[in-house]
Amino acid sequence: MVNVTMKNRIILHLDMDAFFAAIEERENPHFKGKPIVVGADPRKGQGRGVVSTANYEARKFGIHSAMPISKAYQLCPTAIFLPVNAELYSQVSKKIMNIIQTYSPLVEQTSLDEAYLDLTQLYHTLKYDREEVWERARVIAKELKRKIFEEERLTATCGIGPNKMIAKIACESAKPDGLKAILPEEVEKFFEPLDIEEIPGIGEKTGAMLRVKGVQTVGDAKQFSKEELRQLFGKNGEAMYERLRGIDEEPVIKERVIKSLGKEHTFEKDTRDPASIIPVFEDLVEEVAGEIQREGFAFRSITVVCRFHGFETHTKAVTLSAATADKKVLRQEAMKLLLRFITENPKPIRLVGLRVKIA
Ligand code: TTP
Ligand code: MG
Repeated sequence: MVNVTMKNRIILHLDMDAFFAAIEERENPHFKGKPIVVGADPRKGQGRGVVSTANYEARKFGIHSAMPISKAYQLCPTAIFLPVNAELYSQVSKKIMNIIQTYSPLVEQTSLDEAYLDLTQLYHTLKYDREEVWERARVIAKELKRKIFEEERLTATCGIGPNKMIAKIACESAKPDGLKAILPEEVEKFFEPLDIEEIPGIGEKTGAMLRVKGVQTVGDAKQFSKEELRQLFGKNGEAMYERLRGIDEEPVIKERVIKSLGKEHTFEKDTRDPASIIPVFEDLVEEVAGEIQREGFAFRSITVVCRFHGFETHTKAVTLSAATADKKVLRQEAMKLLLRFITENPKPIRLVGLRVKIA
């Protein structure tokens, strides 16, 4: 008999494949098999926004999310470039999340196309027979994939693991249209060869610092003691020590779907002229405020992002003493942050963005 504690959980992570692009492909069957890029207008290579996503055919050319659209155009000028049809994607997302809800009472949606399902209750249902539990979880994942395909003609990938981090990494490793389960006893072997940047919390910067020390894989990084990681990366270092060993106790939380929302604008030409920047930023404030109202969302932190000439990107944020939905507070605080950017950094601005978060 297995004791169901934090150590004995079973979590399923589902992530739709090339979500925006896959929806476009479904809506336009003649696109099938062709590279598709959803995002800003490439304007024959002169466009200034970024790629939202690319389908797997387009990814073969090296195109990926967040890449400048001009670069994507260079890599594959013959790809089909499409604008973001946010309303449609959001409708599809709702339908998919409704399907997912029917498979577990404990679901956490973490983005438009991504959710965690806590299946730990299977331990109770199946009388603590561990093999049965993992087998049943696989069956659930297969059914979920089949149902989504049947109803929405879209493919999803599922990962199953003893915690959220492992389920997500398993999912990423099985993309597209895959299913991968990592049992607790398989975690160590699965983790060893992974690139360090696959571990959540290890981004480009931390990754680079570790690489300088000759560390490429999770296995390499395990040479560091908890104390050494703490010295290198502070509090994050301690969390990293755990994650490198596949430990993650984050619970699956049933909560309001949206944690943050925001908008951004890329200027036609880099500019330092407040007369062009401020009206655009005020429009962003209006758009974000409108969305806040529609979603019944209260925010506690406000972040302004500025991308300067040369793609150098900075953020400034403020956390309020309490959550609010007040547009005036949003405008006032956001404008203060923007003005600090304009006065502190002499470079021309390429993009401005505004984001609000619950916590
Ligand atoms: P992802 O799940 O990260 O990407 P994806 O679904 O396109 O591809 P896959 O999961 O198969 O790797 O993001 C979901 C959607 O969110 C994506 O289709 C477009 C949008 N998105 C952006 O708009 N900008 C981004 O930088 C990212 C990462 C995603
Ligand atoms: Mg996805």
